[in-house]
Amino acid sequence: MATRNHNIAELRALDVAHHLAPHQDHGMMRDIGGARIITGAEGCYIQDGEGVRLLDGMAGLWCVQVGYGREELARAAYDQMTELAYYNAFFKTAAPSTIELAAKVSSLLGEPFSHVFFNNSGSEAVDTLIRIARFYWQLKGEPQRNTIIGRVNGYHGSTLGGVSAGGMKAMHDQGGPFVPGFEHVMQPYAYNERRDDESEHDFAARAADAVEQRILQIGPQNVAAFLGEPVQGAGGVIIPPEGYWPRIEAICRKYGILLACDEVICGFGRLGSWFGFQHYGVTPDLVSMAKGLSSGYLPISAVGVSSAIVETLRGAGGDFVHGFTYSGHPTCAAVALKNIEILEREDLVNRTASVSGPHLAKAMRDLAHHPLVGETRSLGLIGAVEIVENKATRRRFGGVEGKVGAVVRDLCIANGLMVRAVRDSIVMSPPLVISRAEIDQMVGIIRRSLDEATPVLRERFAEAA
Ligand code: PXG
Repeated sequence: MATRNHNIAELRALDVAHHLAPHQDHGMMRDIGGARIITGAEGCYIQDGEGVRLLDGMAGLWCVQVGYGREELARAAYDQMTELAYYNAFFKTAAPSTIELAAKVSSLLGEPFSHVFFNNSGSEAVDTLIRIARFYWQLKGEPQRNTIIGRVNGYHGSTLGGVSAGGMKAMHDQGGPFVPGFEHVMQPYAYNERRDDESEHDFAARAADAVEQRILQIGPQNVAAFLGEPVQGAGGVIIPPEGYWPRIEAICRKYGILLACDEVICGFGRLGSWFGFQHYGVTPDLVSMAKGLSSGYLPISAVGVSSAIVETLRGAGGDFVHGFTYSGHPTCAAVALKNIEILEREDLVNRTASVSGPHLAKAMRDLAHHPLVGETRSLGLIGAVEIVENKATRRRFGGVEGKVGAVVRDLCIANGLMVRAVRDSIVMSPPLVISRAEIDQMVGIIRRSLDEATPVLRERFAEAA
């Protein structure tokens, strides 16, 4: 991993002086003297300015599907930039790579998706999706159909539309008022919310029926769409129970409501299928995607739009007055195309379904025996470890959720693994190129970190009790 020489101390000082990091406690960043400087990455490993290597259990931020250091992707960007770095798609113009990517993504989505709309980020994709859904109903002569139902702890981004659609309380508490017309129903979080006397099947039905109940409360004639991540990512890797998604789909169809899947994390192989909705066997009308579309090498996102919606837009005539300077950016599109070519050539989606996903699942099942682990769950290459004080009663440390994930995460990082904490869980989403040995290393570090955390947490929370 060759990296240039950097003055790390100076960079950290400049970071404190000038950089406000996203989703961060800015006072804390000042107090700790600035960020850890990440200077290079190769395969599944990142390296910091002190030369420390970390296995990247998060694939950056759930996005680097093909791993780091792919020269092919750099070359695709270079070739496109020297030929046509940028042009827009507003003036009845478009670049070859933009069109080729639209065709490629449409074919991966399959029927009924005929078209895609490009944006730069996942948040923008969600905003585009919201505007298309609401505009569609305006064109259908039902402008009052504008409510969008999302879920508690859903994450749909940081733009005003994304925050409004998302169900993150901490985000709703800051910088409002937000966009009206959003409702949130329970998440299908079996570990926390399934009753002891409830079967998996009954829990799936209860969680899905919460959508129907809300539709009836609001009035079906007022609901534009249901929007959900196939597996909630930032909300804690919430893998829904079997039957949940087909039941949601049936409810949407029953009331003529659009079904929208936010595939920003699940898309491009994460669950072992190209898209999460394909894994769950449902067919949405709108799909947002980002992250794995370019493996994070350049920012680009897209919304897949069903042919029925496209025909409504076309039939109505007139402009859909929405879009971004960089919608369909030729260089980002060229890199995304090359990224998809790599995913196909290396068969990374099938490998996730049949080799690495099952390997992770087995390692996670073994980890579930650990005294601090309430549950492990994974699907493809996304997973979570629930940390509890008492396995049998599911009691959390200190009696409330949210106190210990960061403790175990920090131990994982100290032990050489980058992972994320969500409340009292450790979540992971490694590059799809991760080897079986690296999966063992990842889960081994989590186990060791849980071992190290055990006396610390037992003592800390015994004193508090
Ligand atoms: N939808 C989903 C499902 C996401 O996971 C977005 C939309 C927004 O994408 P952009 O590109 O605008 O960030 C996301 C992003 C975390 C974390 O802490 C997760 C995301 C972003 C930042 C932090 O897990 N997901």
